[in-house]
Amino acid sequence: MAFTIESAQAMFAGSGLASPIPGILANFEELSVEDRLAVLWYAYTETGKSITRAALGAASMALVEGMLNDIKVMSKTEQTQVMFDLAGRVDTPLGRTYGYFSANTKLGFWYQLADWMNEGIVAPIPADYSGSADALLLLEAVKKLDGGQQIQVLRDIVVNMGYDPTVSPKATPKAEDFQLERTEPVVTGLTVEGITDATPLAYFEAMNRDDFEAAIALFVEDGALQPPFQKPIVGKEAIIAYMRSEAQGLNMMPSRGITEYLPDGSKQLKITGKVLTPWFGVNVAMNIAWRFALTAEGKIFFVAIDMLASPEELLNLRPPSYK
Ligand code: 45D
Repeated sequence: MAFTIESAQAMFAGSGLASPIPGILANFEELSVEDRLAVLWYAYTETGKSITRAALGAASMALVEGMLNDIKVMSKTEQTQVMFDLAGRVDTPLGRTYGYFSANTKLGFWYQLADWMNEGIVAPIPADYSGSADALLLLEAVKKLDGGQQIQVLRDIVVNMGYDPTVSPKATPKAEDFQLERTEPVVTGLTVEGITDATPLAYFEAMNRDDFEAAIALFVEDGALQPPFQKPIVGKEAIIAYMRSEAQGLNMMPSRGITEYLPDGSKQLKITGKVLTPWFGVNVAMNIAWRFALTAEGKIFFVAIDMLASPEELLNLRPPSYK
């Protein structure tokens, strides 16, 4: 076997620009909790308008309903405290419950709160608070991101709120977990310029049908999937659990790719294209690269999903030295 996870992670290294997102997330951590909420609220009001109602209408809120109803009957001061505690990752019963939620459930929770803030049912993020100089600088950096990058930042921050005492990966999501429904028709008959390999095409088509069994069948037993800005998820079981919880309703539109052949018959492919999340539908198209390491048998040993730093990278697949 030619690949290790480490060598696969380094495939096509240097072929893209460094993403501004990790730096923005690190700077966010340095802010006071008050600043964090102010920055987030601003970023959300900018991007949140484009959330598609269709996806949310179909989403199940069963898991968060109890928590939301508790918050609804609190005084405004208590409500503000809950939000501060979540943003500050304080160890409270509510923070622990939140910590166990899937990413989509956490997003659904905040989405409902935002609605209630607009209706005056829940205390708004202090409107009279203007933010520190550092918060304003960060906000400027967030404004410069493209739409796909902005929603990635929002999502990452929402996912890391609350209190999570576990170090191990989350258990398989339950049926009552917050599920989103596809807002755009399934993409079929994909063609990817420069790619004839059956495996990645079968991967995209399976993912676009939410057929995670078919997608996982393309992996080797100890295969790995690395989501944007995360560590690899290793092993079929962990990957399919992750897909069920995070990849529901995504629309993947790969457009072009390149293949590098290795002496032992294995291959590495880089494919770029756009991905739509059911949260935003066609309102936000994320610029994405997939880097596949395929075994000589055509199985997926590793796939990394990268959020591109600029749309130019959709076309520039190789490092500058190759051109
Ligand atoms: O008051 O091939 C705040 C994989 C606080 C699978 C708030 C993938 C203040 C394999 C929080 C601001 C999944 C890896 C309120 C591909 C406050 C694969 C509310 C990639 C009210 C391609 C904030 C998929 C709210 C990708 C409600 C890249 C914020 C998917 C809501 C990316 C934010 C999906 C939302 C993304 C963000 C979704 C809904 C980035 C959604 C982002």
